[in-house]
Amino acid sequence: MNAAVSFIDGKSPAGSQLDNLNQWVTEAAALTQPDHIHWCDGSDPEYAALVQQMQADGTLLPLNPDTHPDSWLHRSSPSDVARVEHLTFVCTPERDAAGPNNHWMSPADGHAQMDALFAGCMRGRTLYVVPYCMGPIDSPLARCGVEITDSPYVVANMRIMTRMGAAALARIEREGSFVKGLHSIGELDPERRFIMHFPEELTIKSFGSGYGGNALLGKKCHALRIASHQARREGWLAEHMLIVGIENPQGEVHYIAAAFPSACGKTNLAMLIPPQSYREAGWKVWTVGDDICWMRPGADGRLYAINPEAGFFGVAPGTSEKSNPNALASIQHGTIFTNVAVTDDNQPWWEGLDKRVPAKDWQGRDYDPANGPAAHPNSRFTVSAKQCPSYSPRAEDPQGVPISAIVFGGRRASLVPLVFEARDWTHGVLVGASMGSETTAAATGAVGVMRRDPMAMKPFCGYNFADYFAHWLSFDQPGAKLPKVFHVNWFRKGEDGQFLWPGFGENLRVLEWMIERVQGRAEAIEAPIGLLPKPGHFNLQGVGMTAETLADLFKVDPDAWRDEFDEISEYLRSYGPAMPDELCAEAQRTLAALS
Ligand code: OXD
Ligand code: MN
Repeated sequence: MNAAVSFIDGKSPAGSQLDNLNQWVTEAAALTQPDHIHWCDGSDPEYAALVQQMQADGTLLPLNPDTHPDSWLHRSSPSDVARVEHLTFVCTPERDAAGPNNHWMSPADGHAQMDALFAGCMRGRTLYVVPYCMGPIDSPLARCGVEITDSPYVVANMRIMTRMGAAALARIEREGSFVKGLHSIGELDPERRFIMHFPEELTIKSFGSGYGGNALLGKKCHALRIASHQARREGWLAEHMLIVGIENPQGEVHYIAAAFPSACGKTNLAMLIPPQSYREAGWKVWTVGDDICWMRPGADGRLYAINPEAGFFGVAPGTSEKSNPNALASIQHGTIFTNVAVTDDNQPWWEGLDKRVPAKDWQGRDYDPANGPAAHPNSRFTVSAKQCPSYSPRAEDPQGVPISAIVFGGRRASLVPLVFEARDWTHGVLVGASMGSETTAAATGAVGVMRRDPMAMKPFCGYNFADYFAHWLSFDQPGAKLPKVFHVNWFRKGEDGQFLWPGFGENLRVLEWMIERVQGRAEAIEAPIGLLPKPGHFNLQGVGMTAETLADLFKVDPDAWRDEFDEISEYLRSYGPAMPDELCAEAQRTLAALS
């Protein structure tokens, strides 16, 4: 190995509790053969140097410094624009442990396949060692990892998305344990691309992609797939959920955790701006997180949650002054944009932003509508959460925030009403387990196809869904003060193909009903699928909705729901005997109530 090594503060971390880490870095370097090794300290000068280097080699293009200071555009390889679920594996000794919800390979085969790809792949490149902490650095709920990567773009994104650098390394040194993530962009060849997880070894290997969910290993790979595994062992939950605080005019803040599949509006809901009448009455919304939520029971029996991330990796298209003014305000400076279009004065642009016509599309071609959308439908912004005007001061609370309600939601054009409440925890777990949604551009593959996406974790649960549902059910213990569980659907359409519900800020009305239910103030009526708002107990003042639209929005069609529950029961049964009987019985109860 011929590697020039630079250490944090010029000191070698060797000879300390970091032996494990040093040994792994040495092994990775021996395998990948980099020209240089750089241990990241997470400092401003380091970030500035990385940016300068990427600007020099064209990885980052400067955006208009007057309108978007310190902001950059990255154009990825056109075949590397989304998560690749078909190339993502969970490698456990037993196939059943990964479950039918994951692609599986034995750990020995997985390592052999990956190590063959990694052999010599960093020749001529720098190997970056990126220590990071998922969650507030002093939180008992937080967990650390180290990503080894040859992509400066990944390092820059990890610095925004996690607590990266010296403080994380110090925590790793104290704790001695961390998740190991080895990443190389390889040749960005889709034929030589795999993302593999070894949960028993707390290890990730990712090759051949620079795209966020495949390459920023703290995010989906660590904070969901590996963490879900750790959470099951240790009695907590690692979920694909936003966390938002809703402050009512009395000054009480209720925190809600909500699971939606990728690109279904989690960032918008997390940063919601209340309708004017609510603002005037004193309602406020506090953003804790927009994508991932780690929760565990506190001493008082409630679930406490942290956002393990420190930034937002948001979907750009559709983000506008109307849909998400807080996101727009957050990304006016200090932002990395990936695969957006640009205007003729070099401002970032995407479909749904405004009426301007872009000059260059996401591939840098002169914009021509014949080539499709100007911005890639999965184009993204990476920005520090601290830049969000609604960022909650409680997001940095090491103890996390107490969760009052859990919300599940999918993109369903028909069938599913705007909101309903689960009867109890077991029913709530069934509501999450039976979530369905239309696919989006966040993953490669067809868009708009209905698929089961339990708890929005289909692409992210690192173990068998049957065991995962059993884990969820196990939280119903004596003394537990569990959140109420709800299901929402912002996307129901009328016969004319138009959305029935205005969405965006108006979604606060739905959250208000949930909070009032938690407080025992609003009433509900029982339907076979759950509890619906009682007319008069759901604030529609000022929405201007006709009685007919309202009826369509909340309609429960028993015939269609029977079909849905036949399908859900079959889906649950497809997991075999490991599926908890309790859940199948709950589905049968709903089916019986529909008959
Ligand atoms: C994401 C995703 O990037 O879910 O958050 O794909
Ligand atoms: Mn996500």
